[in-house]
Amino acid sequence: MDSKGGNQIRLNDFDPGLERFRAEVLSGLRKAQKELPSKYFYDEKGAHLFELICTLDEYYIPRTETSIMEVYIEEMAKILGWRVLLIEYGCGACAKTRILLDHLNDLAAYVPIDISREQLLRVMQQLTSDFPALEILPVCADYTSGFEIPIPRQHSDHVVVYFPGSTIGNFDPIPAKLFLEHIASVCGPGGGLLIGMDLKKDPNVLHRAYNDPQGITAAFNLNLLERINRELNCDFQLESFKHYAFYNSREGRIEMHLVSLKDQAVHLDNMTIPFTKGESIWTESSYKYNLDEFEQMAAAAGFRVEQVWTDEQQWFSIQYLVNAKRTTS
Ligand code: AVJ
Repeated sequence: MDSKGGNQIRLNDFDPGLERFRAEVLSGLRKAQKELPSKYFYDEKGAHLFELICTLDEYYIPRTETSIMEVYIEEMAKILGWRVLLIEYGCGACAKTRILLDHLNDLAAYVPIDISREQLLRVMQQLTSDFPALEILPVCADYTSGFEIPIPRQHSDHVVVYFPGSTIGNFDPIPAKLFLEHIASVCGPGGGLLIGMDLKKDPNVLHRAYNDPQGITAAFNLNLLERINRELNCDFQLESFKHYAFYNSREGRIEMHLVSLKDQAVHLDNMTIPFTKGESIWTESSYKYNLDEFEQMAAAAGFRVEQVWTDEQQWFSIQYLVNAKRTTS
């Protein structure tokens, strides 16, 4: 591990790097149903496009989640307890985190983890000046692979992992359960997980959220090919691929694809990757659960659902899950 970064920000850097990116892209494009991992959306431009998505009327998630936070923050702060070590998976622009940081009592330290280095540095610069008394220990990592949690100066009573935005929806069900298991072990007994989870709803609402008329989601999706071209020296013709997103109700997920508009070939390293007209690259899944389904998955991962907060329309939920091995106090 090396630490770098400007001014007072010390970044704990576990960036998996270009070789891993290359390997994952190659193996994804070799599959019968071609695919690319959605975690690679978030280069500097992608992180910016995602922030734009978050301002769209059609993309109801951030505004709904924020409104739930605002209504129930006192209750959340109480249930999360005192002297928390707060670890956030995929902090992005930290908009919702600020609500937590404003209300948690006697926070021990804050450990934001994100794969987008430039954004992480920029956001932490600002957060450090807004919360001067708080120890902030940023980690640049792909949190689905290896990293270490830095040790804070102050003693903490328990760990709370914060995983907002329904990012859990990007995982297929089995990896999602494994990832929750991993989080349960990070929390330890006495710890908990505050998670934002999108709920099943009218597919028309879902469809609009991932097919905005301004084409920002399309640009976000296509930016992945632009990034691959730039960083891996590849030759995708961006105008020959088109954003395609739909709700797969049988699987309970939004699927985002990039569809090839013609027969063509793309070159990466020594490989030629053929595309037929209409063939797609699957770039993202965004699973939607109902409360029962999610509770079952959480239980299988070693969590007990302590509290669920939702909005009036029941479009989104924030849940506090506690490590089921917790000793009663
Ligand atoms: C940040 C993963 C929760 O799946 O809704 C937004 C990403 N993709 N529009 C989601 C996304 C297309 C978003 N997550």
